[in-house]
Amino acid sequence: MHKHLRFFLIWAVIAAGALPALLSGEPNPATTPSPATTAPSATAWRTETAEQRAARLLWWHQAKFGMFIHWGTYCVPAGEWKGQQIPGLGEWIQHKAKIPVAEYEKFAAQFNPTKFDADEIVRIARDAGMKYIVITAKHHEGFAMYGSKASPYNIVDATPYRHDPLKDLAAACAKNGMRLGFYYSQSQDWHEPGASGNAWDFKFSEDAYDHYLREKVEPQLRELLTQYGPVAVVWFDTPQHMTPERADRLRAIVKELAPDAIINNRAGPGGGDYGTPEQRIPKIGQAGDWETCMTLNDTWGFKKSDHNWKSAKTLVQNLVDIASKGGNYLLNVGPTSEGLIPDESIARLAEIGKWMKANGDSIYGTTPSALPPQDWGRVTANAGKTFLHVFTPPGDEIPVKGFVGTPKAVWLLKDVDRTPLKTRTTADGLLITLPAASVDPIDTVIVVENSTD
Ligand code: FHN
Repeated sequence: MHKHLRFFLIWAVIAAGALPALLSGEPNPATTPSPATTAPSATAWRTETAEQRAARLLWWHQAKFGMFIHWGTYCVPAGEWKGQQIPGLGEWIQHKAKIPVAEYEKFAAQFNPTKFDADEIVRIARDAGMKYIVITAKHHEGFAMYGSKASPYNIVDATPYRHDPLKDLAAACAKNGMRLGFYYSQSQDWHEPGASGNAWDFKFSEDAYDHYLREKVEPQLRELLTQYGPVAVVWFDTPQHMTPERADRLRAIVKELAPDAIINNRAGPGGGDYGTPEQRIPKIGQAGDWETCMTLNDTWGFKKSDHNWKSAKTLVQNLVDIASKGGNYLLNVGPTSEGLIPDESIARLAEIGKWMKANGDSIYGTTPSALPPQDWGRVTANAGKTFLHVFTPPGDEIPVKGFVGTPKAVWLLKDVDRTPLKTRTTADGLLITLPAASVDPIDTVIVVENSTD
């Protein structure tokens, strides 16, 4: 291919906003011809029946909402290097600033998160209405956030903290009925000569890469799957250089050691249990099971200069939008070098929790409704009930397009007395009177017990 044409094609792809998706391993919607190809491919690497798969994913479909935790030595520089603010994601600082391994390793010696409190983190997640936690066991920087015997570059051996926070987190999750999963960057590892991603210190070779997979990745995967209790999710990421064989080897290890674990679609070719749209909510949902992962501000790993926090209203409406389309929401926190979740994150998660406490039944275990899209908000459904999520009331009557028949009952979900709301049926469907005093500025949830007709 002519070098100019190749140059043009590369920039055309980047211009199409494909870069994050190319990096992540999630098919890019801009270049993926149809929804069918964005769904996880057939789980050929699993020999289970549809019923067995449904049983394995049942808790995940019920849960709908989880906490992502991006934590590594990148929280020490927190976006700053040699006095300069480094643009982009906080956890990518080594790559963005092309920091040599010998320099970057020094952050480990400064990492002493003595304020880390696993019980408090699980409480924050639980009170927000989250049902599972996925934490970075090893991100692209290559640093293991647990006591790994496979590499001395880990939080127990290489920091003054000398303690395994993932042991604490696993215990706190077990104590509180919170499911725990691990994020693992299987391909990018900027600390290792044989891994992918660090072209400023090393030269990539397939042989060295296979050695890295066998000597670090596979042993660490085994450590995580056997030493931290039941692992609910394995969240692989950016599967560069992963061939079907290499990906199958990792998936086979998961299947062997944690047969009930759910694997995302980023192990490499051959897909996984679910799709992972990142920082976006599919317009009409997407085929198969999927989970949108998203930051509370703009970075996954802590960055002291990133104050672009999403409002609780946006975050709740995102959760509702995702649930109305059949997806899960994995919302991220990036703890500091002291081990604390930023106050701004805690405040938003507490507000989400307040809404979830009154309205969680309209999210957990729900499925998309058969009703057509409604102008004023979203709709979810569960067990003979339709939940109308009114974001912007058009007036004191809410028109429910496409509703057929007469509802058995209609009330505000947060109203424990289930005081009936006034309704009347029209040719277009149903009209529900919503008293102005009952409107929730974030999302007013009306329950319609389905019609008897
Ligand atoms: O490169 C990573 C990034 O740092 C972050 O972990 C996200 C989270 O889904 N995944 C990759 C980018 O797609």
